Amino acid sequence: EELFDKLYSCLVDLDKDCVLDNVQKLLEKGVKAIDIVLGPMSKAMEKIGRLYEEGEYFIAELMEAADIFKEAMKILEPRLRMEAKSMASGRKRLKIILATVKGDIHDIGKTLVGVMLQAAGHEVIDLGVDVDAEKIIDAIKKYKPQIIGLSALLSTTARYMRVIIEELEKNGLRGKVKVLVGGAATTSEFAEKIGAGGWAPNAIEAVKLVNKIAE
Ligand code: B1M
Repeated sequence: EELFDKLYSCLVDLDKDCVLDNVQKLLEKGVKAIDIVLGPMSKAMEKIGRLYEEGEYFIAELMEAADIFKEAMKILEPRLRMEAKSMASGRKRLKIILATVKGDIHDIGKTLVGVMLQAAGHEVIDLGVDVDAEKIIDAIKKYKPQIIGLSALLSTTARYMRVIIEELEKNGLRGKVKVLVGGAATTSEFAEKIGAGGWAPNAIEAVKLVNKIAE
């Protein structure tokens, strides 16, 4: 508990050495990597976002926070992969295309979802950030995935998810792939409203959702 609080404050304060040190300590204590990432680290990122909104932090601080998060992920990723393996047993392997939608360059959450899905035994094709409908349609034709997972962190870009679904429809692909959405700018209500096939609040739930589809 104390180490969780410490890690949270270190990240909010953008103290990289302190973050890496505490991540290491938590892992040594046997704390699961996923609990570290979805707990104090994600909460700290939300707090940093609020500090930005309040004018306490600026873009430079958001960028630094993202850099520190990614550094910590280098330590955490092997453990995350091991942990996610236990979510794999006996299920069909699905092919999933992931993308952060057009106008949006936030990639930490999407990448994390990709790491977990892959470790859970699925095939992940990550198209990166700022991805438009055309690129997604081309990728669907090329890779023939069962699922596409879209991420949006901005309320302005979440709207583009609807455009993607409409474009799938126009191209006769709507029935061929399941569209799952996620990211801080989305909710389950929103997902339902735009006609998405599912929504996940975090990386663990995203794996569960995909596994359910695989059953
Ligand atoms: Co940005 N930013 N940002 N930012 N940023 C937010 C999102 C914001 C909420 C901060 C705030 O004001 N409170 C706010 C959006 C407000 C809104 O629209 N509602 C915001 C803003 C305004 C902006 C800019 C517009 C600022 C500006 O330039 N004026 C700008 C936009 C740039 C652009 O995209 N065009 C911008 C830029 C940036 C940086 C580039 C500096 C940096 C991102 C760096 C990077 O990703 N490489 C950044 C950061 C770091 C953040 C915050 C602080 C942290 C995001 C993060 O990485 N979280 C963020 C605050 C917040 O989210 N509350 C903020 C950690 C990550 C693990 O969580 O991404 O939510 P998350 O992913 C989770 C789940 O959401 C889910 O699983 C993940 C893991 O559990 N999930 C999925 C995500 N995708 C999924 C897909 C799925 C399923 C689940 O598919 C099936």
